[in-house]
Amino acid sequence: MLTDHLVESWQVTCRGTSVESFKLAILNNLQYRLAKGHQHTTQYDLFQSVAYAAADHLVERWILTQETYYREKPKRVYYLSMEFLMGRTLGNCLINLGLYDTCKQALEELGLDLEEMRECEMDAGLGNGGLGRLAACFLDSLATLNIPAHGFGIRYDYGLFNQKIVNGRQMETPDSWLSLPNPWEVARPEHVFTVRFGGRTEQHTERDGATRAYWRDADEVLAMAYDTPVPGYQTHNVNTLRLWTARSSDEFNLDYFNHGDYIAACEKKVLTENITKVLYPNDNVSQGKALRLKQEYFLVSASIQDIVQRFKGDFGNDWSAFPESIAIQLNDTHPALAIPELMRILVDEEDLSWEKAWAICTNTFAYTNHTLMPEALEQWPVRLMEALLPRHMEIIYRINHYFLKEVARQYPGDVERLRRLSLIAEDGEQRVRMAHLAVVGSHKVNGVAALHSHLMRETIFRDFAELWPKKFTNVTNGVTPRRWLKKANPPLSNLITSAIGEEWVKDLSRLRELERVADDPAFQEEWRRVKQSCKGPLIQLVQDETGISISANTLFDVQVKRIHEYKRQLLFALYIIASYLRLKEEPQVNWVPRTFLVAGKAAPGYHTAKLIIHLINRIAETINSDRSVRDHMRVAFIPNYRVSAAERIIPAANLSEQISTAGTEASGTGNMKLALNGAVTIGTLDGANIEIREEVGEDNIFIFGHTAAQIDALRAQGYCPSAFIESSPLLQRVLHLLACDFFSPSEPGLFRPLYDNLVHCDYFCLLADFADYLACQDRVSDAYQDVARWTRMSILNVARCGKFSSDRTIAQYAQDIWEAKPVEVLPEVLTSPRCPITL
Ligand code: HTE
Repeated sequence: MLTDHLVESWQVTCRGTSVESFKLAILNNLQYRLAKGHQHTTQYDLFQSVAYAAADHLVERWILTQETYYREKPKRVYYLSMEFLMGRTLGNCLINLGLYDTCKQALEELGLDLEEMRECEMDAGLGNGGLGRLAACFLDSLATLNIPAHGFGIRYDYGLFNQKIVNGRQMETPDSWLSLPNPWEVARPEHVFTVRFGGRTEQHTERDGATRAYWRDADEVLAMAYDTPVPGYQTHNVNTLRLWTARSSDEFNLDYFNHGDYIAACEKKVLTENITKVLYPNDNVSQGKALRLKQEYFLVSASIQDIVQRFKGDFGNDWSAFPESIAIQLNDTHPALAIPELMRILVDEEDLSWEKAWAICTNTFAYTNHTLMPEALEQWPVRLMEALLPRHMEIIYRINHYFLKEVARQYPGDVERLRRLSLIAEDGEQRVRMAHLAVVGSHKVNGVAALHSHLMRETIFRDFAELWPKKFTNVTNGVTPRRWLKKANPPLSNLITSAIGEEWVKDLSRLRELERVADDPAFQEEWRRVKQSCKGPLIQLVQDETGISISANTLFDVQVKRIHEYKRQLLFALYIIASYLRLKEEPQVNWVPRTFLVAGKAAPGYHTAKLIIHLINRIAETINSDRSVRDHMRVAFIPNYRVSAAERIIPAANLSEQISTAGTEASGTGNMKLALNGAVTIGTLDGANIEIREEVGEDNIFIFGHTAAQIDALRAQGYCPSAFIESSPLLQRVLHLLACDFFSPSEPGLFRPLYDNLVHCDYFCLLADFADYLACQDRVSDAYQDVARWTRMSILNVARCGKFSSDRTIAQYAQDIWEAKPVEVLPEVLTSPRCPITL
């Protein structure tokens, strides 16, 4: 009887896929979940009602997926990352469920607009840039490929700061993304683990003669889980992103309560919960703060305990099954303490021998390196480690001891080599080299693009690669076509689908079929119309955010990414200034009208990066208000670059600026997103640009500048910008404008530090590439004026970008690193309601 009713209500209301059911679900949520009538309904209430309606569709698939994994016991992949830059979820969720149009129509019938609703959603900005967004793209691909995977991260109360531009300067405001309820997460208050900090260690010899280590008198913090479903595209699999939040444990406060000091107890509670308060806002830099180390260990400890608990539930004490049933991927070294943490649990708590435990560890972990920048390589002072994690420090020493013993055996007498390879840096203050720990504790180490993986083996891990050549490999990054084409760019997606069908969404290599129509005039015409139509929403965004009017009938020349000296936004600025000078002097010059668009955040403490933002804003003011050029060029700095802004900017771009100093950008992923949306790249032979050139062909990309090897040579001979300055009168005048306060008349000397750096010892060799960059930009202008040629280039960029799907990337990790296989969740079971209660 009860089952009949359930079936009936399920079909009629809750989770039917008809427009009618969706309407009912939305109204139901509004009234019964949010307790809102018609009068006091806010836009956010409506968004939530829609989001819950969509999320409800995921729940049964989610439960079924987890039950299927539990039953079949396949190898599970755990992706440990301090950052998951998820952005908004509603649009993506509806697309993956195939319910986008249904929902849109349901809302229309209620007199509401889905696009408007989606704009209410806060971005989940739990990441800084490429590394965090890569983790998010990977989750989408893992679910789409039906791989049993779990993301583990931190539920920061505050994600990456919001950027405001005030008088041309960056200001930071907190990102309180959880101030309104988050409809996608499920709190699991019953799912908690204790994480310990501080205290001391003791060794005891047991009755059986073995020595055992004990970690005593530590402070305790609870890690509580929040789960978010991660649906795959057109599959029933729904994986889990589990984010940990810090809660104070009662035991921890007991002392204070016993002494009757209630307030002190509460203060301690607040301090404890600070661990997951805020994301550190640095990209490609390690600040070395104690609280950050606590965050890293907090993530690691909760996640490893969770993994071990689930393993024991599945396999009991059959530890040999551990590496066969579990793969743990370390997203850079931030979670590298997972290695000593698993050793601690296996040896101290589960009584395994050191040798057995070490074999399990090294066969379970794999490590991805994301950067060669020396300032990003984490090194934690031994003193800090000993204070915070005394037992882990002992374990690291022991790992190092056995490791160096093996090295000494292979290279007798080579003391220098031991010093270079050691997990402990001994120059100055003793520090733990986290990258060395990650390499030694993993069976595979990968870079994120071919050049990067090559340089990684030649530079930072040279000695390791000599020791273990087979450990090192490359897996070139990718991006998810669901978010970065289908969702971000519906007009282009629809055009592509109308030409070649929609298989490309799951198999991006199918885009090749577009080559067939790359020269078809009618298709070209459509392509241009669509690319043009994408500019509308961006023009509106720029107007709203900056007050600057820009025209769709210009070349949109776009550089969007974190602001960093190595990414050379300053080189782009110099080019803009040079164009301004040329235009003012020879107005008759055959100039293609351009809109220069820059967006990106600077780390709050990174003064040079902030100064570059300021300069770009001052250049924009000067140029945009100069009547003699403003019809030919405009400049805008778009504030608060984030995933949702990227989704609007990228589809509208014509030209993609990827101009980092060769050898510095490990991969880049914005380069892939832009090419996939039909922007043509102007770039250096750096990171994945090299592979983009390989795919699209030399004729369809603009490459300039010194190669990584040439940059090396320049530096080796003592890079000297003066030769480059002397040979270019235009460059001299550009530099003069910087030095003579042309862009900062009311603040003399403001941009002097940028000038000084450029003309003296600039590590990133901007001026060495200046002349070639300008010449290359001229070739871009020529190509753009040939409408058919440019359109063909744009189409071919999309057609040949299939390699850069994160589906390909994940398939490669699954095969070469994890040995993980898909487990498809079967839909039959979903055709009737599943009642959790046995009737
Ligand atoms: C690379 C970028 C690459 C991306 O990873 C980056 N690495 C970091 N951030 C990135 O965007 C990074 C951040 C903090 C600490 C260490 C590294 O710069 C994904 O595309 O080139 O692999």
